[in-house]
Amino acid sequence: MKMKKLIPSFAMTFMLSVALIGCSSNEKVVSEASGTQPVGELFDYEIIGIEAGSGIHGLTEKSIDEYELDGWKLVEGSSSAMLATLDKAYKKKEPIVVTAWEPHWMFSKYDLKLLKDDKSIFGEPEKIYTLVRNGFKEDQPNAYKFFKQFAWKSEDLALVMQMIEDGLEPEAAAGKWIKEHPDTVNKWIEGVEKVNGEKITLVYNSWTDIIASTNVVAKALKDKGYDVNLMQVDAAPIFAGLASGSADAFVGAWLPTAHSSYYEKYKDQIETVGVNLEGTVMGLAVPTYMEDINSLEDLGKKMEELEKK
Ligand code: PBE
Repeated sequence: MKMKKLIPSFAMTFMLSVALIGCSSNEKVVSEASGTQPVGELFDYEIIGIEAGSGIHGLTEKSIDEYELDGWKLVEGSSSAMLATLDKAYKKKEPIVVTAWEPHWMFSKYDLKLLKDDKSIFGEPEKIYTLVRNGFKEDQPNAYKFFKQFAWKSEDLALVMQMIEDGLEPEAAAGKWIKEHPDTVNKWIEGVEKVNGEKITLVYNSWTDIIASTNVVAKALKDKGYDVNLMQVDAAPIFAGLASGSADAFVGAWLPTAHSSYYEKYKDQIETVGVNLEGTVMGLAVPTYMEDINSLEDLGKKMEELEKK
């Protein structure tokens, strides 16, 4: 039955990992499979994260606490480093846990599953909001109109992300997507006048989805004659920049969960223009070849406890 199937698959994954780890210099990981072995050892107790300050990091830290994942740590780096680590592990079928979210091509490129989060630490599906600095509406009503009208679907964003992943420069990917989706873009620019070099500063960071959306917005505004400055910074300065007025707009605020701490801090000094995308997903994910690991709780168990399921 189910249990029968679980044991060999898990044992194989485990032994494979032991064999692979055995080849490397990492000797602190167990040398033989055992039922009392903590699941964490399989993964070297590491959750592969992205940029410091990302919303998903705060939530990962919280889930380590709430699910009592003793000894586990979140490895900070960058989205691209996380994806490179995932790619390497995936090719060798090694155990790996990553921070993951959709829209993202990682779910189409790899067979991944989000770990069940019974305590709902990562929240329900979120919406992505467009924010502008206070006063932007009065200063630049024409551009404000564009931001008010900017909205698209998860599939649209995923397409742009995929083009970038396939090697196009973000600006070129944005241009190509815009050319291929005139109906959507026409809704954004309806009633938006052409201008002559008015300046707009878009603030963003190195998250794959936000690079894509920001470049699309920048290109659409440039086509309307705007002189668009892209300012890439970390999460905290994005919100601080809008609050202080040094940046005009941000199209990648994940709410109500991922960016809530920044948003709550600055919301009075920022104008929330509206939702530009609905239905995101976030959490921790493992490749589906990790058949026996299905929930955040599983990460804190011993292997024999998984087998009992
Ligand atoms: N993300 C994608 C971001 C928001 C956009 C989920 C990686 C984060 O702050 O976690």
